[in-house]
Amino acid sequence: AQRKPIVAGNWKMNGSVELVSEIGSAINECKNEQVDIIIFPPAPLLLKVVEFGISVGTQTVSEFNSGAFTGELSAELAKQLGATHTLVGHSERRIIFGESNESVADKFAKAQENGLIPILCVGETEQQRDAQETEMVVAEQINAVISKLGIAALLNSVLAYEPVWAIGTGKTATPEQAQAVHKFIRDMLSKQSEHVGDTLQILYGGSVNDKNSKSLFIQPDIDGGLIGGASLKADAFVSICNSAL
Ligand code: G2H
Repeated sequence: AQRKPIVAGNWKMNGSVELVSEIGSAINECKNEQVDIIIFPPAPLLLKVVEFGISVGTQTVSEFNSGAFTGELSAELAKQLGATHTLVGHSERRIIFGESNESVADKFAKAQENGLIPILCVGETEQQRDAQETEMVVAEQINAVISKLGIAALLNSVLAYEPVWAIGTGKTATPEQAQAVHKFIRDMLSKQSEHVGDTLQILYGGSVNDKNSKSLFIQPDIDGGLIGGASLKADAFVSICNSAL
């Protein structure tokens, strides 16, 4: 299937109002129908990104609707502000903030209920890779969503494979290593639904930069990237976006 590439910039807890202007203008110059570019800034900057007419998402959402959850981020309000997507289950959320496969599945559901497209992030730690547990870990992370919502829920979502050992470390998975896991995921899904396996966009994330993006994006089962550090530099991010064409 022809899957449209996505290049997503995950700013994490970085950036500023000025950076939105800088990167927003750069993106608007290079924008192209053939690649979907989405920025995930810190939530207070959502509206600023919307002003540039660029697709925007949140880095997480609450699994609850509303109420006494101080500090949490509502999917409904994010949608009202113009968000189209949200990350769920980024490894920093799982590891630092203790999100389980189950709570990630709840967040995925809440995002879809409110019209946000969830980007489900999965990936193994270095220890798990060394113990040959990569496929098992990734399958469990994805199956938590499927068992809660059914395979069809994945039709309206995106997946991001991000090996934890490659995140912010400068150690990128080789294109072959990444492709192997992407293919594993696609084959696993195809067994349950050929249509999901064919159409689901699976992004690679983990130390993607303007030097290595092309070699990753040309892999047959890699449909773009989730970019952290390099999404904070206008030049690098623009050339990563162009390399997905
Ligand atoms: C992984 C990635 C973006 P970086 O977190 O989600 O970050 O590109 O800095 O490794």
